[in-house]
Amino acid sequence: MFAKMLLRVVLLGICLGFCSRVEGIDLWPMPMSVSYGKHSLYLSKDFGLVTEGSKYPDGSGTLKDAFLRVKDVIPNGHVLDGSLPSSGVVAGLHVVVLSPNDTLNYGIDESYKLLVPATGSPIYAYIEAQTVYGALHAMQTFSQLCSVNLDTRTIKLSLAPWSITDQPRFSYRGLLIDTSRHFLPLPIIKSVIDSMTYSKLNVLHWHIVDTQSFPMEIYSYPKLWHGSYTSTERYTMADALEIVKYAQRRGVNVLAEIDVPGHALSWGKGYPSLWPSANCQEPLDVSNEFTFKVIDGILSDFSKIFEFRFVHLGGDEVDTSCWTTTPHIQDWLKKNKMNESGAYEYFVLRAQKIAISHGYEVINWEETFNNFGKKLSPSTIVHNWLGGGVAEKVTAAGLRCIVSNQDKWYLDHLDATWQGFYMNEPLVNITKTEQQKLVIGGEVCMWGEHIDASDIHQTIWPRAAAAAERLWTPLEKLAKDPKLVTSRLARFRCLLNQRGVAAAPLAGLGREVPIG
Ligand code: CP6
Repeated sequence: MFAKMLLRVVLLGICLGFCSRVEGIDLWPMPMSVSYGKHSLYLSKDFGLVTEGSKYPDGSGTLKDAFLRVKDVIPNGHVLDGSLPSSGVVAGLHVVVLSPNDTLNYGIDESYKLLVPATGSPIYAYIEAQTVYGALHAMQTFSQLCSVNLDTRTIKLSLAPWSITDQPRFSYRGLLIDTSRHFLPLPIIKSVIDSMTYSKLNVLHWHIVDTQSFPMEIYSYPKLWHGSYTSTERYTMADALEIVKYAQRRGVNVLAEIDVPGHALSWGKGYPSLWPSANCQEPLDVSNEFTFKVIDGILSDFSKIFEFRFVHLGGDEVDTSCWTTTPHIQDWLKKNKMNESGAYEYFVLRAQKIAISHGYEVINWEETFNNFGKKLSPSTIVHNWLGGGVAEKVTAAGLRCIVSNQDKWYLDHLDATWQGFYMNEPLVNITKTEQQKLVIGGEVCMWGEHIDASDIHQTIWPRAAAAAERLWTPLEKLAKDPKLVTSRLARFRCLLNQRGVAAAPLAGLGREVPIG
């Protein structure tokens, strides 16, 4: 008992200590290359954005809004009326974006340079990026250089001059949210998107529907959302578009998932003929042409809203026993000379073709590869979730892979530690360069059975940030031992708190594994 209390006091002390900046590089995730000096600078009271020489017209206001948001998160909840020195004042941020185009998608250039000179009259911090989204990352980095100094009542930027060159190690850096097991209100989804930008994650994987509920409006099949928990716990298609636009303005892609043919019981609430029978309700009826019409309708509607290059079609945990025990499906299997695993393959491949006809490349959970990998569309991305090892096989077969092994990167596993998240290396055992290139990134998964709006942030953060550094920072700059990043991650965690994100303490005090 006493030992436990002592531990709490010590941990609390450590945490409080960590909230203040210490000397040295204090950035999360660590950039590719950083150099710094020893001058202290202060931000001007009318610190502004300058875009002279930029080729990006910012007609959408993406850059301007991002600048205002960053200004907003530089901790400024205090009256900063301190007088500024006569030199060493940063007048503003000069951003030069080289590409005029702000179409966001997979594989865009996210690199940037950030220079903060120590001298000049006036001093401007300088950002150069190929795309506006690289500039957004640069602004996030810049915001982490600044801190409130309440001795002088100013915003201080220590250790200038800074010279930072940065780009992501992986193009796909995802976080899964699940709105079927618990409905997540729109403002919560938006706050999750905001929180992702602080650690440079760039894909929100929206596991929209599952067995428990179908919360999304689908124009083509308007009874599908009869499968929602209540008539309130629903997203209109306009809501979905709002989420996509909100995310895009922040450099975050939205990956929509419909998980078929398993995990789809709720679809039949509105259209019972999608069930094999009234008392055997999943997977979706493989023998019914209507099933594929509905999938086509959903993906057709999706293609007008979800502009990401990929759509996720699930395909995991398919229990085919309803197919083999339902008379009309038994007949259909016999007529088509298929057994249940053939029917599973037929279903997944047909759903893939539908998605491709709507302009998507398909992501499927790894069981599809494990069962009939050679038959998958060559543009398939295989999403790992079972243990490690599959990325090796997927990339050897020439397919792309996303890593999310459940023993390391499942946020719903409350006993999984941030150290485990940090040390999960997506390229483990993959030595050939051609194979390494096929691992497009990784994703941490916040399944929704045991969390909702009340605790999603404290369950995601700070562990997702540990994975975010693994996905952003070059391998040679990552710590070999998580102990070496504890204090830096603890300070980033405090930064999240300052920004209104309910990130949990690193030691996870107060989190308990749910009973049952
Ligand atoms: N839902 C769906 C889930 C899971 C998967 N798919 C899942 C399985 C095991 C664990 C956590 C989540 N809840 N549709 C697997 C991809 Cl431990």
